[in-house]
Amino acid sequence: MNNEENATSEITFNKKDLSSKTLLLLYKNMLKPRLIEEKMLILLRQGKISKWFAGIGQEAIAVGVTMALDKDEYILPMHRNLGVFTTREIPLYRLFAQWQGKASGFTKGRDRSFHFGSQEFNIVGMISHLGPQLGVADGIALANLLKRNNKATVVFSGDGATSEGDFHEALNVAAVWKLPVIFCIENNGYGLSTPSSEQFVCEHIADKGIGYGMEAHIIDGNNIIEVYTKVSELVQSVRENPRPILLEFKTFRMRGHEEASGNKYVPKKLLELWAKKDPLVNFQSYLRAESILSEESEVEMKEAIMKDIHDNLEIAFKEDIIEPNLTIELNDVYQDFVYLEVSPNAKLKEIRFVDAISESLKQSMEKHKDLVIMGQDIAEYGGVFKITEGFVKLFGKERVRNTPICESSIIEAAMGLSISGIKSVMEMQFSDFVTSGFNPIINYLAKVYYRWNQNADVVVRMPCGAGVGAGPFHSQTNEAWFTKTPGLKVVYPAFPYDAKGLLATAINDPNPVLFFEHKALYRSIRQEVPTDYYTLPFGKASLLKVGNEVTIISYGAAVHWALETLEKNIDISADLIDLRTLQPLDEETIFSSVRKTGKAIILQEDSLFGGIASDISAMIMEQCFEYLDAPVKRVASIETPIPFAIQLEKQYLPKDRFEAELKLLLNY
Ligand SMILES: Cc1ncc(C[n+]2csc(CCOP(=O)(O)OP(=O)(O)O)c2C)c(N)n1
Repeated sequence: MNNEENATSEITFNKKDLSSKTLLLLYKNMLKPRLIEEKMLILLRQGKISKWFAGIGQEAIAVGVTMALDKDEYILPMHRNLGVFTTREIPLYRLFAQWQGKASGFTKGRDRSFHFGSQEFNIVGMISHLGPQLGVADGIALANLLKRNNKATVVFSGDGATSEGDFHEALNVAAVWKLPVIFCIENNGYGLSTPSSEQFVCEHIADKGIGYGMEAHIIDGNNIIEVYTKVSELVQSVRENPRPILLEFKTFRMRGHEEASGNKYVPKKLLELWAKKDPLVNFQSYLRAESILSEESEVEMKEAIMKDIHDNLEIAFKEDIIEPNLTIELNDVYQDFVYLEVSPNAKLKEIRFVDAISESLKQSMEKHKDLVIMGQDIAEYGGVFKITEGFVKLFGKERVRNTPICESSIIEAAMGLSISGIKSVMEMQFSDFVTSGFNPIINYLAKVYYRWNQNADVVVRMPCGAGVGAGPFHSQTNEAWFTKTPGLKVVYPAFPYDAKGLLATAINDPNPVLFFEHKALYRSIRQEVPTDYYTLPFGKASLLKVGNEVTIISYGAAVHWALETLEKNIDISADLIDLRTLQPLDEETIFSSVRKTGKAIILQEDSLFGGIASDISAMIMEQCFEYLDAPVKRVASIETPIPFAIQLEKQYLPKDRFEAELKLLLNY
């Protein structure tokens, strides 16, 4: 059915056993967003708000769906779903303040329009990238499933966003895990200027759900009674029998994508046909005809809403604009974390790097009773590096979850778990594959605390690094992609003792942590490690060697290359700093060492340009210039992708060049 056929089908209301009170509430809840939007269009023309995405003509969906849910059930709306926010009864001045970038909004002026969430109202707003909403809903639904609380989760998407990979991953994960989530797709005919016919070729979006083995229904999105009754019935059914459902709501976008872009490209005839199907006007006529809504009570209703809008706008307009305060901004990037020191016990056992990670993970699973681990092949198979071997027996499959090959969706699901108060660790099979989950890490996890003070309690384990002859897609060390993104913490241990304690801290930390584990160290580096659970602090480097001539700064496998070089050259007197964590970075240890030695060399496994060595070098230049006896040196891999053949990989890596560079610096 195309947009024209959908438009010509009549709206037939059947109130079934709905009371007049409910019918009037449905009407009032649709009227409110309509009147707010009409007011916003005026304010936009007056230059008093900056942007508006109109949902006029689509109100029945947001309102009917929200009314079908309990208030403590999470709902994840998009940019045309004002009705979700108003039906959840968010005070209007807070919405208006949000759109004006004022402090009473939900993001302290840090994000615009509907890009916010609120735990108080159980609403999780979108990020601009649209699709990630769906995976986040999976995570919330997973939390509900694990808590066995019989709650449903509802998430919205437009027809355009169903072309995104996130949509397909989220549906697949929900289907495989039987998550109690309802995907509400508003098929309004267009994604910006692109008609549905250029977006997908299946007849209905509902067919996509069926493709994932999911129950799917088509609903007339302009018929409020149909939306409300059908969704109520399905929500109840999902609560009782947890499973995902896809709902396609046929509707139409009556205005431009956003007001400034207009809608000249939409055929006039379509707009005329759909205007006749206006959800509010039709429902009003029905209620009048049924003598449920009198003219008098309608005027009264309208006046009350208009007064509410007017009064709340006045509050928002009167509120002062935000005064920028550097300290407040910088302090709101990470959630406060009070590090709890758990000291190591005296009993030691020699273990490998890989065992240290496994042991730490196991002990954290014991300590945090609801901690969930997710990753490809991590359950019965134990993961490709066997780090989670035996975990299913100990903790069960609910907490040790094999995932489909859906990196984005799983990171988004981890975000959803965090929204529901559950910690998670995701094992990236190889750190190289993080590119397939890059968007939610960079745009969701990293920014969510700053945007609306919602933390992302997620650890992503990143088996990384070269020296194993595995070529361009299984050998990268890609920490620099993340150290430059505010909001993420980056940990990169070089020894079993550090790996065990730092992973425990990463899991305790309520912020998103990228935990790099160098594969070449997994089975080659052994150390005596305390047998019990313990923690180590972030932002504290370790001084592995003490000397006077030069400061060597490194992390990960490269620390071992530096150690080898010093063991070979026992006459060199050097401070060797193992950074251990890159974000936060222990600047003080670096600076005090360089002030003592007067020379600094940074050894990094990654290729040179844009790596963390460059930043450390710049910081030393700025902070220790007067103490330097030579330019700071950076030693890193060459500027090519990392090759497969062992002799090419050897040439690529800086290991063999380090000794010569170190001697050059010492002789400067
Ligand atoms: C990843 C990404 N690509 C493109 C855009 C630009 N964009 C924002 S909304 C939109 C159209 C979305 O269409 P649809 O999902 O049908 O929702 P509608 O706006 O029709 O409600 C586009 C292309 C974006 N925000 N994010």
